Amino acid sequence: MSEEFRLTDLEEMEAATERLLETGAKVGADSWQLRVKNQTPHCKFGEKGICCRICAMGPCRITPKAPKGICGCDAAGIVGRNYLKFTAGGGATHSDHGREICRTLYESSADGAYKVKDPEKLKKIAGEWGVETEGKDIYDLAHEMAEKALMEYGKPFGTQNWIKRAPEHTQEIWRREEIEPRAIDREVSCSLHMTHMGCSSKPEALVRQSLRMGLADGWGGSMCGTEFSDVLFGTPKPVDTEANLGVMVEENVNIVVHGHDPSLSEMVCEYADDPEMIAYAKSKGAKGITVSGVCCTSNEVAMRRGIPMAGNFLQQENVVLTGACELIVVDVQCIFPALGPLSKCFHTKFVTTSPIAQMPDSEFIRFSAKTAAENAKSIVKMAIDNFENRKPELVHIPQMKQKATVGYSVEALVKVLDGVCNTQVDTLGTTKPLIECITSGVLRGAVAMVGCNNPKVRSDKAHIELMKKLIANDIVIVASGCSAQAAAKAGLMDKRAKDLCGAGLKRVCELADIPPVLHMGSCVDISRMMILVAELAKDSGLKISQLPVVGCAPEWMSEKAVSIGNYVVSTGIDTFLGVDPYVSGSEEVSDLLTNGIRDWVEASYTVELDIEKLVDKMIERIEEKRTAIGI
Ligand code: MSK
Repeated sequence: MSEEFRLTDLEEMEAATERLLETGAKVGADSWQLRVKNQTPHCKFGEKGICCRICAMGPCRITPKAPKGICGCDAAGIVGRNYLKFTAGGGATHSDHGREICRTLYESSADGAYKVKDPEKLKKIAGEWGVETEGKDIYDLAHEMAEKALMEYGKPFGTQNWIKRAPEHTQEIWRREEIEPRAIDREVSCSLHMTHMGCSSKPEALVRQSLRMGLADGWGGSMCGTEFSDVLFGTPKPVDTEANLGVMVEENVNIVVHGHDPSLSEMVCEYADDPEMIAYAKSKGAKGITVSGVCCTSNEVAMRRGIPMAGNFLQQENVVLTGACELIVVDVQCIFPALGPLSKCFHTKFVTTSPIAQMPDSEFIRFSAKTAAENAKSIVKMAIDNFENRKPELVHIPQMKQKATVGYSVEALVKVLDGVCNTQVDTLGTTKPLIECITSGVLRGAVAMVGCNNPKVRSDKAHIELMKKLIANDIVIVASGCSAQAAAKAGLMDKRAKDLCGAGLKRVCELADIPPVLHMGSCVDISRMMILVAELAKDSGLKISQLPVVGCAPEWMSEKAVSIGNYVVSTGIDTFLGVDPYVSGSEEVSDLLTNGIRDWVEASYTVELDIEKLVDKMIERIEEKRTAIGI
């Protein structure tokens, strides 16, 4: 391994957190570590999914003495309903994010705050959707496409436009199994209707709708979010950045963006870069302005602007605990309400911006596409004005960061592959070189690593340890969300991490000049992974379920993750979870998810809480798939 490169290990990260918690203790701050202790042990009925409170006759809980709720619903019905509700929550959340992006696209204009940065991608999508582009002004086209995309949420008839991107075999499965996603909002409503008291209690029906709901997210709302974000802010291409708390700069005004919707973070980055704002920061005694990110909004601006990533989900309190965060501005999703009271222990301003995510102890600046420039400017100015309120005795930024190359959209990956095989005209613009690497055995397969952190798992351990073992076994990784950030913090997105790979993957990394763990974006960008596997299947002539590819969310925690899991398995990809989705209370539902749905969609879940076993099971599955297709 190169002398100057080594991974940051978990112990170092945990020691840095401990040091920050000492500061927290001094100022009387609460922390998730303390709250976990107060909440443990968790309610067993909740953990098993056998608590029902969907009507006011209960709550009912299933026990050996009381095997049915007051309405007569058994454990399978209760667990199934809870699972579907969980999925609907996640699908609604992702899809509403996608809707906001479509609305931002609708507000784009040549002289406004939001412009179309990738007109070619817009035209390509218009072509797919049968919209005439010839001779049209790009903003007229943007508005037309935004309206069409918004109709995907409520169209009275038909199914999602994006599903036509899937291989014919996959579409046929979705038709046959009656899980083709219709209008996105319809699938959310239908799910909530099915789970109302006195509607569905048959596990098959509830699980089937969970898959359909997931597909409306992954091949609907999330895909709108990803594709139209690319149109507005540019399709990501490889860019260098850094990750972990050491990206915050003590001498600078530190602004942290957190949440998911890039409409806000893009504008904040834009104004933080404005020479007028930098001069203003200098006039207040700072050397400059540093914007860094947490969670998926961080992934968004890292992929397009190289903005550094301060951390992932369970590190959100740490950025405030550094004492050097002037302002943390949030949009939607995965934001701890704890940030409000925590910021009051420091000089930090906690700014909420969306009517969807309003929290106590925050300053609310209502952000909208129409007033974006003015909103972003006032947020940056508020941070600068707050610099002089810092308490120097509380400032401590752990000097810990790693280099990372991020921004591997499907388009960027295909371009990288073109660069490697530039003499073979027939593979240009395809995933064929990647398929050749897999069929020849240079690569054994690929794993999509996604999802959050969860205090039930030692933070980041599962992400990092699994990735290390997979790359050592010549399995390439595409990562998104907080899993991607765990990899970046450890150093696995540094190209020099190739030295940790098996000989085959190392060779591929050298030839293609890529890191072994490829950053594909935020949670909505798992839709990119769906497009990638669809292309791999079309280019190889195999079914998606035959590809030696699996998905894994080892530390997931959010409803969105369950929705994701459902669309990933429904697309034909075996999915491995390191945290149980509250279904252990029903053997019938557990068996359907881990076994029965394979008859419907050619893939299923594996739930394994022991991460050593989890990774071995993934490798085993990949090898089984290789054997099955004779490679
Ligand atoms: S931010 S959903 S903690 S990946 Fe997308 Fe991270 Fe999970 Fe939120």
